[in-house]
Amino acid sequence: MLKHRGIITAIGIVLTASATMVATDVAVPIPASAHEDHGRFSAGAPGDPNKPARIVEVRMFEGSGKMGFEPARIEVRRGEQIRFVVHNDGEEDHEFILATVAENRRHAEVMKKHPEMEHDDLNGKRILPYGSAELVWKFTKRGEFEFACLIPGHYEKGMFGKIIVK
Ligand SMILES: [Cu+2]
Repeated sequence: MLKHRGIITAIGIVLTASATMVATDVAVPIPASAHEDHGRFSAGAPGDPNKPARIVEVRMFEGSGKMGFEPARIEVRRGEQIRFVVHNDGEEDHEFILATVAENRRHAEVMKKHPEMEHDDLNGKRILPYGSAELVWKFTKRGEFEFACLIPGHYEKGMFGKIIVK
């Protein structure tokens, strides 16, 4: 239920920001942290950068009407800590957002209405063209999770990948 509250909070802030924009005609940055309740994430927990982690490199690509991640499927053990090193090989901004499939879908709907959102969170980063970013994550729950780019249109072109926690 906390997840739902997170989304509702995000929408509330979005609505407030839109109202401000109408009043002042100035774009108001939306704090991406509004998406998540503090300390609670659907795909596990933020990692500890001082503890050992398995490095997993992920590349973001674009080409011939498609976009995606390589690899698009990653397996981890429950309790394992992963240091994702994500490279954007494309010419557009992309995001790497780690969550459940359901949460990413809901979040994508919010971003369709507010494409100016940019993420710099414990579970999600915006990466500039030819840039890279790191994200340390601890997979505390078994199941299937997802990393996705929620910039409008990108998810639909294939920008998502699966994480299987065994
Ligand atoms: Cu993208």
